[in-house]
Amino acid sequence: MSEKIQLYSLATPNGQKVSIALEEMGLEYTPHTINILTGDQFTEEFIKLNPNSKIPTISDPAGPDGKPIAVMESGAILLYLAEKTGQFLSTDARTRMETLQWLFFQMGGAGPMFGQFGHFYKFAAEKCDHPYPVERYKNETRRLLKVIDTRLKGREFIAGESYSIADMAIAPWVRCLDTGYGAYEFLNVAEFNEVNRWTKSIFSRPKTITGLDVCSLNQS
Ligand SMILES: N[C@@H](CCC(=O)N[C@@H](CS)C(=O)NCC(=O)O)C(=O)O
Repeated sequence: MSEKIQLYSLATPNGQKVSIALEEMGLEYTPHTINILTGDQFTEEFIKLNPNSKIPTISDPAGPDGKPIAVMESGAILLYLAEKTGQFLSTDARTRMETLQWLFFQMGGAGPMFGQFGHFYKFAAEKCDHPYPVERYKNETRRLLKVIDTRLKGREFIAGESYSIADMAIAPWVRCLDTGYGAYEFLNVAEFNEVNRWTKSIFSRPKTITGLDVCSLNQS
C-alpha cells in the first residue's frame, strides 16, 4: 500500500486550501479528483472516508499511532497536517490561538457566507429572482471582508508575520469571489486595500499557485 497521503478533492476553495497546505508543507500525496457535479461524493467508497459526502477528505496511511487515519472537514485537515509537519501553525501559545481563531472564523463564517452569496448571485440566479438573498449575503460578505481588512492592518498575514493555515483557509475564499463568482466589482472588493495586498502576496507563492489547480476538472 502507498505510504503517501491520499487526497480526495476538487479545486473549489474548500479543496484548494488543503492542496495548498500539502504543497507548501512539501508532503507527498496522491490526488483523486472527486467530481461533485456527477455525484462522486455519494459513492459507498467515498462515504466510508467522509460520512458527510463532501470534499475535501484525506487518508493518511501513517496516522498519529502509525495506523491509517481518514480526516474530513477542511479546517480539521489543515490542523492535522500542521501538527503532523510542525509547519504553518506556531508553537507560541498566543500566536497558535490567534491562528486557530481565524481558521474557525473562516470555517464558521467567511466560507459558508461567501458560499451562500455565490449560490444566489451566480448559481441560483435564474431560479430565484427575489433580491433579498443576494442583498443579504452581499452585505454579510462585505462585512466579513471589512473584518479581514481590519485584521490585516499592520500585519503581513492573518496571524502576524508568518504565513499560516489561517491564510491558506481564508485566501482561496476571497479569491473565489472574483475568479469563481465574477463578483469582484459587484462587491467592490477593490475598496479593501489590505485584503488586496494580502491576496496578491499569497497568490504569488509558487507552491500556493500549484495547490490551486490540484484536482481541477479542467485538467486531463
Ligand atoms: N465544512 C466542509 C464543507 C465542505 C463542502 O461544502 N464541500 C463542497 C464543495 S466546496 C462539497 O463537497 N459539496 C458537495 C455536495 O454538497 O454534495 C469543509 O470545510 O470541509
